[in-house]
Amino acid sequence: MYTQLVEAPEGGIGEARSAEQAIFDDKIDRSITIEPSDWMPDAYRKTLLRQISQHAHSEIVGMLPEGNWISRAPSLERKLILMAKVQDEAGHGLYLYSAAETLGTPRDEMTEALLSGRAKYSSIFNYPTLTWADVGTIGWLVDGAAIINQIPLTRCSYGPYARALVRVCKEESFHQRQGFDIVSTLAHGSPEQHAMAQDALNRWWWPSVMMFGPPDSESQHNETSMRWKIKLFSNDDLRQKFVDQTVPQAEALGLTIPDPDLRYDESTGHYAFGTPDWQEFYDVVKGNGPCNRDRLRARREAYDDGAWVRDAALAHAEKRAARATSDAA
Ligand code: FAQ
Repeated sequence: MYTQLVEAPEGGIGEARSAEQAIFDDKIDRSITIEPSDWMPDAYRKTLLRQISQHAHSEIVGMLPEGNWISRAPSLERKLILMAKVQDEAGHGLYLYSAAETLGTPRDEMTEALLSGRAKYSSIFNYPTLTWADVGTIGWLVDGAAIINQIPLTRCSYGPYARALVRVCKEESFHQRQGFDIVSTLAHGSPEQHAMAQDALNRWWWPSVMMFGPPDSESQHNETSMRWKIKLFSNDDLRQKFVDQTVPQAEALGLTIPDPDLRYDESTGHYAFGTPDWQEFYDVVKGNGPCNRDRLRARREAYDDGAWVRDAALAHAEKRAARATSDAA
């Protein structure tokens, strides 16, 4: 029914447009996914691209803080697990770049936007990993936050993004468990190890709370993205879910969340918590966090060092295409 309406619109361009818009709106209302070949408003396409490319870049830049510890993981087993996790993040980046490409933007263009500093990636990856406990804490808190954000996105309105996130979320669950296991080992270890776990929690708590984006009162995209089901919950709702889920985990570990205002509110059934330092968040997003420059430098070097691989792959593909053409002739 949908195809027929779009392909054989009655009347002029204006009417055809509004028929397409009506079909699009109806699909959104009825939670029928929008697919790459479907008509979509330009603003929807742009908003999706902005979010998916930001997400893809986050997965790729997000390999750096933990990758920093692969050679220093405390045992062969921990090293293997960490290597697998970091490789998973690379895979997530690739599924997401592919999902973004279905909207008409080539990966090279997205990479160029990242390397030139025009495209964003998650603020959380601009903090340093100073100790092994930081690696565990990233898995526990950062992957934990990512799961809370991304499980609802498996039901978002754009098919390729929603489907990519099904696998991403399964892998993030494993990442969260491995992080919790590292922190648990340290928290239940020697007093020095416990202190190391507490120190990592002290440094990563607030940046993790800020990962969900600015407060709803300052979010530019909450309203439209939620209307289009590109986001299913607001930043503050997801943040609350994260705090509610994580506080009991910290208690089980015998660690203290660094927030003097944190308390369980019987009347709401939620934890009330303090206000993050939003000035710090905006500074980091603008490029002035502790590691922003290092992160972009590392990505630029990786891109330049990988030029020969891209050239070789392209030459190989061209040669195969030429051979196929001559075989067919
Ligand atoms: N960092 O109006 P809103 C992971 C920007 S993946 C930097 O609320 P929106 C896996 C935002 O882009 C983590 N910038 O925006 C992993 C916008 O600027 P723009 C990434 C941020 O898009 C684990 C402006 O502020 N996950 O962790 C941030 O509706 C371990 C206004 O904000 C995703 O990307 C931030 N934290 O909501 C990997 C999930 N927050 O674009 C390795 C998908 C906001 O107009 C190791 N994304 N901004 O220039 C989303 O759900 C949304 O994009 C939000 C932001 C919730 C992040």
